[in-house]
Amino acid sequence: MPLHKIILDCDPGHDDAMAILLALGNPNIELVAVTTVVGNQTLEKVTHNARAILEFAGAKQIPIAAGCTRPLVRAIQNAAEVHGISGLDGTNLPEPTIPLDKRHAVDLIIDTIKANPPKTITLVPIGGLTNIALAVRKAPEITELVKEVVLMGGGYHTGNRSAVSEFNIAIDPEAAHIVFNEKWPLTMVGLDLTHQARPDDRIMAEIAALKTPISEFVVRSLNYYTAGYRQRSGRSDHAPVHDPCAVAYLIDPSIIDTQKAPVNIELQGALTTGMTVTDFRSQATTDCHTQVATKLDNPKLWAMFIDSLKRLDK
Ligand code: PIR
Ligand code: CA
Repeated sequence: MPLHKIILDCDPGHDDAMAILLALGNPNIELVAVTTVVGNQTLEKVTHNARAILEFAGAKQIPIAAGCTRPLVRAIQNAAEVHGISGLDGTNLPEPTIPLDKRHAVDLIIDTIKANPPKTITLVPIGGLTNIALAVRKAPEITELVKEVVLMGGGYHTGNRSAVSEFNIAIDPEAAHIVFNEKWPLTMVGLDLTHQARPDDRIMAEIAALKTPISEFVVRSLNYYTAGYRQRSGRSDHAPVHDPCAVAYLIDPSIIDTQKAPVNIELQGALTTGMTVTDFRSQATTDCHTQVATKLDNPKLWAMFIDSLKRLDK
């Protein structure tokens, strides 16, 4: 398996926290920078959470920078009903002490890409796309310099913010429009895929049995997240854990099937704003720089996640 140097742009968020831990614990991922963006909660709260997670996991040296406080055009919307007032409700991480990088996230993203050889940095956005859109507008040359973009967001058959729109795209569809229309190779790990990413009681027991501070944090996070999900949905299974799927695709692409298809973002639908309109007609795939994730090997995802937790060994 190759080594992937990634920039994780996030809005933690319980599932963002799981994505950070998966990346930190896996030997095929080098987390070269973490950037934060308004989304699940305010920029201030998600940045605090990202610092707390990194420090708790022993990753004090990774540069972390705060980004955009609001979407490009639209008013702020958060996901407090899912992640709570803090963005990480149900958990109790120690107050972070690690410093924030002085730069704006957009500049940390651009600088990191330029400080590395061409096509060696992968962007992994797991929140709204505001920072990434601004980065590519400020420094258009990064389109050619990044290796690829693997993002959690969207969905070709389903939504969670509305019938057809997913939260990360819906909160800043104009930013998504910019990011999906740049000609970098882009993989959309959307809800069609992430709704398959669910632990079960046996997996939760396996995580709990690690009995490390990290595993306790994971159990608290996922228990809070699933309890709210069950209440809102009336379902009895575990909540889908979206964000680690984007990282998992890089670690081992064989656990996720993909299909090439052009994707565009609806910006002015009466009912469909924020929809990732995906064209599966075969003639549309020539010269296509985007692909969508379709099928997940869920047991392998959790085996990979538990492996990361063990390696973090805290
Ligand atoms: C938003 C999220 C998760 C669940 C709901 N209902 C709303 C956040 C996650 O952090 C993930 O990145 C994405 N947005 C899933 O829509
Ligand atoms: Ca997220």
